[in-house]
Amino acid sequence: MTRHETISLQPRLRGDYSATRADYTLDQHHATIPEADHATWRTLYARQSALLPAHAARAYRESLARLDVAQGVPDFEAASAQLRARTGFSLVAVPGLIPDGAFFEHLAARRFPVTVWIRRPEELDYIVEPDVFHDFFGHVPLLGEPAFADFMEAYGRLGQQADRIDALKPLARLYWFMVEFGLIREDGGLRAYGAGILSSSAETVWSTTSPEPRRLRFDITRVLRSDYDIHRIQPTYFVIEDYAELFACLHRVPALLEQARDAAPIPVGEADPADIPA
Ligand code: HBI
Ligand code: FE
Repeated sequence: MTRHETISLQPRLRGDYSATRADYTLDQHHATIPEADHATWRTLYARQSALLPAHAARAYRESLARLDVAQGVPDFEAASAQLRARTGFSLVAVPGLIPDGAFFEHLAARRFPVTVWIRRPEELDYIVEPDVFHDFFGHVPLLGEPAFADFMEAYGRLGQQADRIDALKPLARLYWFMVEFGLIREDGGLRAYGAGILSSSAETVWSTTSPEPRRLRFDITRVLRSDYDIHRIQPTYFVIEDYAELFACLHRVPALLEQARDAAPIPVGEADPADIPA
């Protein structure tokens, strides 16, 4: 999204964009968060964390435990201090979705934008825009895993390049499938590490246990050509063996982006002859 698009989107976005700095960040004011918001966080945290031992990736679980954020909406400064020591990543507070350019710039500088507001109690099961539970509980723990942190910084740099060749759409597929909905094979089983999965109780179980979705070996060419639908539970997941795989393929992305930009995408949920089942 360009700055213009975000401004035109703003009336529909929930966050307060009026007080943001030029880089779309604002102050979290952790001390003034209402107790009701902390209670919503605790409810979401308790429900999701019950599913983690059986369904979440080890690196995610260990990092979430280190962050120690079960008691309420986390203090971004405290979490940043811990993350910085491990991978150099820090968190910046934002009002919600920000333009692609600003988002990529933060990632390239090892800063992860985290939304400051939390969903209302009646929205526990599903929200359209990412809130602090999706962004923090879903995305932040894996920023403490060095190989994944390297990938996220490199993704930010690629985003800046993709913007210049009008290839944001294919690049967004890499983020969607591997950052939001990625699975990893561990000890012979399937584990979720994607933020979109781990911040959704239904998808955490479905993605790792249902026989219905197609689960494919991660292949960067296939991912960049695969269309997706943000409004439905995923019909296709991609599985990695380790996080280093994500970074290792990035040198091929600039050339693949132009091909993916100009080719017909593989429709949502469809198979492709080159598919390798996970
Ligand atoms: N902004 N705050 C925020 N969080 C995101 O995850 C995000 C964004 N802007 C754009 C965006 N994601 C996607 O377009 C990525 O594919 C870049
Ligand atoms: Fe997300």
